[in-house]
Amino acid sequence: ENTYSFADIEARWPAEWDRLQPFKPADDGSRERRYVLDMFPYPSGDLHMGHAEAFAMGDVVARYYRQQGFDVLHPIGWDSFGLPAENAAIQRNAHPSEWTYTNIETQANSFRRYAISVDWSRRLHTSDPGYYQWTQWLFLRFFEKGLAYRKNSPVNWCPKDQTVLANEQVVNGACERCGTPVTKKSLNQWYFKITDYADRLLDDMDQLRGHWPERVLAMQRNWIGRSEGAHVDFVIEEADGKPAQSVPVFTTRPDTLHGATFFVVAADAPLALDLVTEAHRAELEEYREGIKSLSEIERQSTEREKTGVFTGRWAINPLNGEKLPVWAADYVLADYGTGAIMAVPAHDQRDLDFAKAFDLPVRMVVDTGAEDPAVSGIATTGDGTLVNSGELDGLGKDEAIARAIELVAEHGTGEQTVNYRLRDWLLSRQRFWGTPIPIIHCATCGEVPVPDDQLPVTLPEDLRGGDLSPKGTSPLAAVEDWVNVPCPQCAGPAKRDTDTMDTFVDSSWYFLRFASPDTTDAPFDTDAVNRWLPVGQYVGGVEHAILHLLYSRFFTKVLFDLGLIGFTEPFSALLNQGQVLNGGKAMSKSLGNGVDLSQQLDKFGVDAIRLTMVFASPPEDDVDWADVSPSGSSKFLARAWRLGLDVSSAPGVDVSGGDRALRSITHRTVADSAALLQGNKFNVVIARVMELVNATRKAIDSGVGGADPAVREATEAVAIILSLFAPYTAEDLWNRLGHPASVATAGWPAVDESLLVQETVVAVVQVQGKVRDRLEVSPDITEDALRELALASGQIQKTLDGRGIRTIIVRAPKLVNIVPE
Ligand code: ANZ
Ligand code: ZN
Repeated sequence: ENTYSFADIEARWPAEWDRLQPFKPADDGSRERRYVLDMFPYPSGDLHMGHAEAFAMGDVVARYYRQQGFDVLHPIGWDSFGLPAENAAIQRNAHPSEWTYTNIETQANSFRRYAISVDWSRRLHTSDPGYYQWTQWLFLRFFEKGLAYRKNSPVNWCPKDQTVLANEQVVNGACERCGTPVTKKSLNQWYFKITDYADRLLDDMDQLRGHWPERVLAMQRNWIGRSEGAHVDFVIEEADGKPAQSVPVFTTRPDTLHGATFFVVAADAPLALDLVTEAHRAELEEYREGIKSLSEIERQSTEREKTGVFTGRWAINPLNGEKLPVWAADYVLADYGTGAIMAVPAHDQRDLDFAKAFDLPVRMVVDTGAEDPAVSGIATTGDGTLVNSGELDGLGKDEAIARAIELVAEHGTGEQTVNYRLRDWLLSRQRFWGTPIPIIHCATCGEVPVPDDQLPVTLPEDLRGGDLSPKGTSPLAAVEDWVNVPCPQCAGPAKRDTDTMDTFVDSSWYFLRFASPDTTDAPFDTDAVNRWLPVGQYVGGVEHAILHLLYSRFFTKVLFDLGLIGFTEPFSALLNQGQVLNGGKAMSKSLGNGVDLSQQLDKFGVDAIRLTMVFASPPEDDVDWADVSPSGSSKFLARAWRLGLDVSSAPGVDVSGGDRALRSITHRTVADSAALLQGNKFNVVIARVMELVNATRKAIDSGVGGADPAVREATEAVAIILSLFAPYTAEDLWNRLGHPASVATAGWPAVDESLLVQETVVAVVQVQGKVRDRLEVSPDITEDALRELALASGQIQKTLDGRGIRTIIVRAPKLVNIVPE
């Protein structure tokens, strides 16, 4: 009874939460709404340390807003389609749903034990027909708008897995999963026209600046890759019976037109085969065979020796009439710009490397003051004065760009243009365990949408094991009675599309479904969505910095344009939690440094693990499990809990006459914690609660005594703040203080401003002996708290710039001295 036992406390509270329902939003308009969301998990097995960290962070935010009086929506679901389930099914001669739903149940139980404060009644799974019906419905709306279309194009193909791979799944030219060299294959595939939204995806990032990590915004910007330049038409002279033809290039540097000394087309583009003369055809074909297995990254690598073949053709420079040899090479990409370039070796390193390899001329046209690239071997790209460029001579780079565009435009041989790196989203997968594409192919009518009232197109339930093994077409293609259906338009014989959707489609709208998960006549209830969204705080790993977030942003904009929702950005704020490492390295089977979450929970208890995760570092930083002390967390929690045994005043006692010194510490802690929580400095809040616990213990033991109302006030504040990090301990403490309801909805303690005025001292923080920051701290701050505060300082982090710490000397309350590595 009077000793802290995490196991006893854990056994008691889940049933209480089921009874009290403190995590269910009222959604009655009585309080301001706030939507807090963690990126939903993939059911790959039981929860791991990474989940434990991410969900601990998200839960701090949800629980904090609840204490602040918001009506909080904090849901959970599963991203439950995907290849691992299919592979498991092949191995076990089972249906993918068995593995999937078993794992979901396991994870759900672990999440309950982990006490994340979610509304379980909103739970969803993307592999449920009641969910993917609406993924299909949304696909059809995109299709009607011309935003979903099919085209034939070369895609990455893994010959072993017999499926298409996204560019991100090709690593060093090989399949990310099995290591087989990837080839290109021409396939008729479905795409979403995300490129139509490139400008809006860029421009709307203004709404996110300051609320999303800058590096995520930078990654998105880079992925969209807007570049301004010009299209310039070069006439390829007739040769060998082939007629003259005009071929445009995309260039960001039209000012360097006079420096073009050769012309290059992408070797794997159809254009190369069109242009090549008979004399050079065999050589080109052999070259094309050789480059099939290279990834874009390898092809563009500046490390690799440049290769290519001459096509036998010549291009005429529209500005000066010069004849340039036309080459075909793999460093020019078929699907970027126009697939053809004018090569300016003096000012583009790739072109210079190619010129060196094939002994082509180099002509400097922008004098930057640096050594002539022909001599140095280093292309110059900076500003300078135009030379060797006819009427452009003497101009600066930007003026020359503008003037060159004018000149080609006057001649009708070019125009200003914007080019994007972003490609349309390839969404077809030749896999079973995904959302079937709701299209029927009819020889007479073409691509016919499945009528809305016939959705969902469900997956067959009787496929197992070997039925799912890769065959180069989707396993669905072999299920005759599923594939063959009458055409919805002409009733003639027709076939269902047998591909399934990329699982990123499923996850591009799940955050909307949570607002009204039981809606059966639409993907979501528009009013409910507009009440709850945008998501106020999204929490997840930086591995999703590009695709998931970009696709979700794209979906949101399309749904806005369709009039289905009233906002254009889905996630107002984003927090990327760090990784959990062990011994400074990511946990992995091959390193054998994995830490099993459930063993940690059994040994130290849920609260100690949660507290350790959050206390270890600011949420964005990695946590090295080798450096933390769950047993230290455990001891602290016991100490906090024992305060409850010594509080002898009654709940609701008048605190105004209580010990002023302790009250002042309590109120400062509460006020500062709120500010720190707003800034995501969760770890510092824990340091502050530790101080408050110490101060309260000291007050009890040193004559103020447990009957003083200030001791109750302090202990209640401890329970409320701790409820964000260690919910079981906090509930039990709150209960022992005589409160029957859940501490989760106790409300954040009111701060009495008059108690905040206090003596502070200035602590100086030095890095390598130089003063880098000054912190106002309480004169009785502990060494631990001061260390945490110093390390959390923005100034200090900037100064450390990612370096580790060799030594840190703390002399509370005056000085911290840090020596970096
Ligand atoms: C001539 C030139 C001169 C270029 C110069 C650069 C510097 P970003 O900024 O990434 O858009 N380029 C165009 N299409 C290409 C393709 N399909 N594959 C490989 N390279 C391609 O890059 C635009 C520049 O990349 C273009 O400008 C073109 O080279 C090259 F001093 O044109 B430039
Ligand atoms: Zn038909």
